[in-house]
Order: sequence, then C-alpha cells, then structure tokens
Amino acid sequence: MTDSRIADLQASVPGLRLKTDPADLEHYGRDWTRRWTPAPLAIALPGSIEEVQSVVRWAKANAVAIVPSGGRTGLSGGAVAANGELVVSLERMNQVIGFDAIDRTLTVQAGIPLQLAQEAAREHGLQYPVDFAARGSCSIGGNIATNAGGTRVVRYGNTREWIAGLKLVIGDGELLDVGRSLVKNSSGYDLRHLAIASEGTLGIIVEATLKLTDPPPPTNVMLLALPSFDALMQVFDAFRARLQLQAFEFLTDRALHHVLAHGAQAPFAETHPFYVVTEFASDEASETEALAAFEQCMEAGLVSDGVISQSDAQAAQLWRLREGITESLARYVPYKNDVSVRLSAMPAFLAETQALLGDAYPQFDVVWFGHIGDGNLHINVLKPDDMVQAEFVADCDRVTRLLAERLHAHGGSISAEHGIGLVKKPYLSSTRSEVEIALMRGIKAVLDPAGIMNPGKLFD
Ligand code: FAD
Ligand code: 2HG
Ligand code: ZN
Repeated sequence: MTDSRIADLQASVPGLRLKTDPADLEHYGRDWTRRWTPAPLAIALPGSIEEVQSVVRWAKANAVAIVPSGGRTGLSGGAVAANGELVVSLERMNQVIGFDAIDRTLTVQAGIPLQLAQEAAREHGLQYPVDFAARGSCSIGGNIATNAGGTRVVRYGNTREWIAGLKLVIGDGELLDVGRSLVKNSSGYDLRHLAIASEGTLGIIVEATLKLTDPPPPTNVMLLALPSFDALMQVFDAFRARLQLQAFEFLTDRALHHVLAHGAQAPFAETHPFYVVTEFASDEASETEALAAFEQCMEAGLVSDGVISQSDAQAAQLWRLREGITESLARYVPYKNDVSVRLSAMPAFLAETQALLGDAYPQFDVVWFGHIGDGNLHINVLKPDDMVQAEFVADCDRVTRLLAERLHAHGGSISAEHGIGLVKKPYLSSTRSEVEIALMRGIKAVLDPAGIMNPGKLFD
C-alpha cells in the first residue's frame, strides 16, 4: 500500500525529490518536542512552487495528509508526522528571490533559514528584526506559520508585523498571492494574516516578502540580578521609562544553573534568584539613562547587582545566558508551557502561577525564563530521571489544565509564540471562545476542503 502510493506520487510529479529511508523518516518526522514517534509516509522535497502545487493536488486526489515542514525547531509538535503523513519539506526552496531598496523589502523562498534572511537584509544596509536562538535552523515559512516572536518583540513586534506579502498553496493546489507588499490596501479581508500563525493547517507558504527597517544602533547589553519576582515588572517600568529597549528578557537561578552546566560563563560571584538581560543603544545619553535606571532600582531594593557589556564578545557572553537555555535543557525533554498575559495582568498572574506551580511541583525542577517585556513566560518542567515519561506528562498536563484556568481568568494565552500544534490542542478553549474556534474550522474548510493540510494540529 505504502510503496504503491509513493510510486504513484513519483509518477504524478516526475522529477520530485522524495526520501523514504528510515533515517530520513525519523529525521523529518519530528520537531524539537521529541514526544511523538515519527512515522511519515515519505518526505517530499519540492524545488519550485509548481512542484508544491502538484504534490498538493496529488495528496488531495489520494486523500493523503500533508505536514508542511521548515526547520522543525518548533516546540508544539506542529511539524510532527506520526500518522503516515507526507512531509513536504521546504528545505530546497531556500533562496533570496529579490530585494527592493525603495520598498525596503526582501523576497525569499519560504524554506530560507531566518539567519540567512537576516544576513541578506544586512548586506543591503538594512535589518530584518525578528530574532531568536533557533535562527540558524528555523525557516521563514515556519516563523510565519507560528507567528514567531523572539527576543526583539519588545522593540519590533512579532513576525506578523514584518510580512508585507506571501504566497500560499492552499488545500486544492491553488496558489494564493496575498498582500502585494502594499503599505496601504483597504480592499477587503487581509488573507495574508490568515496564513500567519496558521501552523500549516491552511496551506503551504512557499514565498514571503519581508519588510526591512533601519539597522539597530550599536548597543550595550546589561545583566541585572533581582531579589524577587515582584521586582521584575517594576524594573521593566523603570528601564522602559528612560530607554528605548531592544530587549528585556528574564531567567531564574535554575535557568542560569543549566546554562552554566552547559558551558556558559558565570556572570556574578554570587547567585541571585532572578536575572534580566536587557539591551539598549550604547550612545552617551542612553548609557547615562541606563545607569540612572540601575541606581534607581538599586536604591528601591529592586536590583541587587548588575554588569554592563564592555565589548561585543562580552555582550555575546551575556546573551548566551538567555539564548542558551532551551539547548541546555534539551536532554531532559522538558514539558514546556509558553504563556502570555497583558503586562497589566502580569504581577497578579505571576504571583498566582508561582503559588500554583510551587504546590504542584514541589519535587520537580521548574525552570522559568522568557520575554517578560512582552508578558510572555516560558515554564519548562524537567522530568526526574526515575520517573516514567507518560506519568510525567500526565502529571504536567494536570497542572497545565489549572494554569489554563488561570490564563482564562486573566484573558491570557496558552501559546504566546510557539503555536498550538499537538501539545496545546487540549487547552485551546482557554484562549479562544467556542465561536472563534468554530470560525477557524470554517475558514479551514474553505481553504482546505479535503482536510489534508496538517490535520489534527491546532484542533481536530
Ligand atoms: P517547523 O518546526 O518546521 O514548523 C512549525 C509549524 O509551522 C508546523 O506546524 C509546520 O507545519 C508549519 N510550517 C513550517 N513551514 C511551513 C510552511 N512553509 N508553510 C506552512 N506551514 C509551515 N519561537 C519563538 O517564537 N520565539 C523564540 O524565542 C524561539 N526560540 C527558540 C529557540 C530554540 C533553541 C528553539 C529550538 C526553538 C525556538 N522557538 C522560538 C520555536 C521555533 O523555532 C519557532 O516556532 C520557529 O518559528 C519554527 O520554525 P521552523 O521552520 O523550525 O518550523
Ligand atoms: C525562547 O524564548 C524560546 O528561548 C524557547 O521561545 C522557549 O524552550 C522554551 O521553552
Ligand atoms: Zn520564547
């Protein structure tokens, strides 16, 4: 059965590159969640939009589910193929197609890694400002499909803000070209925004036109040590009032512990409960304001120590303390929560969540970090070595249900930036109303009538 479908696909799309080796099925069938056993039918690696369209038409005719696949750095199981799906990897469609100096846009194939898109922008003296640690491996298509955030959102916003236009192959193989890179376009629904954060459930993004902006100023990185969670938002307020922040990120002592164990350099002689990594322009006026904010926070007892980068190398070292966390935890296959609330709700939500998790997980290593300036917390729970994986996940799921209730009460989100995928599907209704979910299903039915685009992700 399996073999005949693959032969049929090959015959229907002559020249299509296909992989079926067990090692390839394993490699392309999973993402960074590592929770599901990969079992794809095959891996298709189209080299052009026309090939993507032909593959989709074949899949529709043969009722074969498709999993669109970028760099598989996703943390929600969106790119997992565990049920005989055809993985459509965009990795061969990885080129810059064009640059427009007047429009300040860069047009790329969707499989291009984020870092290569950033570098292409830099070569033209401009900046593509979305940024995070997976930059070398994740793709622009995956970034768009998850509306990726990252460490610059506090200054530049999410991926959504930077997509001038895109091309999407929908569930019947039709190519939608949406956005047209127009600054202004009040001609009805903006279909571009449906594709953003659609997690591969509406179609395959094959091309994108990225907005570019002025390069960032030369910057300084500051690491602050904080005595308490309560201080976090007050320190953010103090720095935000005086400076245009390029980043405002936090981590706990447990997070620092794991990055240091992974080879990073200790920033202070003593340990502290919380840390903030912030970045701002290195001009004299900004440095003066930063020092004033620091002193103000010290006097108020909100900050207990601080260090400011004296070189690019030191700035990179300080960033490693924040950016290295996910990799340093990977060997534990952590249970991840990626939640957000409005900044105004953050102090109350933080206090409640701390109490909830303190009660729920007295015996687990719970690692907090995230984009606190965006109201976004990452909570990673590490499995004790002697605990069975299924039991661990069931226990964490139970706590996530309680967390989802708290999020619902605060009007927050169960997925701030990683997507719903498989991991957060049971909790979607904590963030989206029944009416919203019904409308999302309706939209999927229109764009993907045969239901072949990443079925079972986001919702059933
Ligand atoms: P994949 O994992 O391949 O896919 C993700 C989803 O998008 C899946 O549902 C998939 O089906 C869909 N998809 C992929 N390509 C396409 C396409 N061309 N068309 C349609 N659908 C498609 N995320 C953040 O938001 N902020 C962070 O700070 C951040 N930091 C990270 C750090 C590390 C070390 C790691 C491992 C991950 C991090 N992530 C972060 C998560 C992840 O990198 C992002 O979600 C990223 O945008 C996923 O891109 P990808 O190409 O790897 O997508
Ligand atoms: C980050 O901000 C990423 O570093 C990953 O979004 C978060 O590993 C995580 O939980
Ligand atoms: Zn993040």
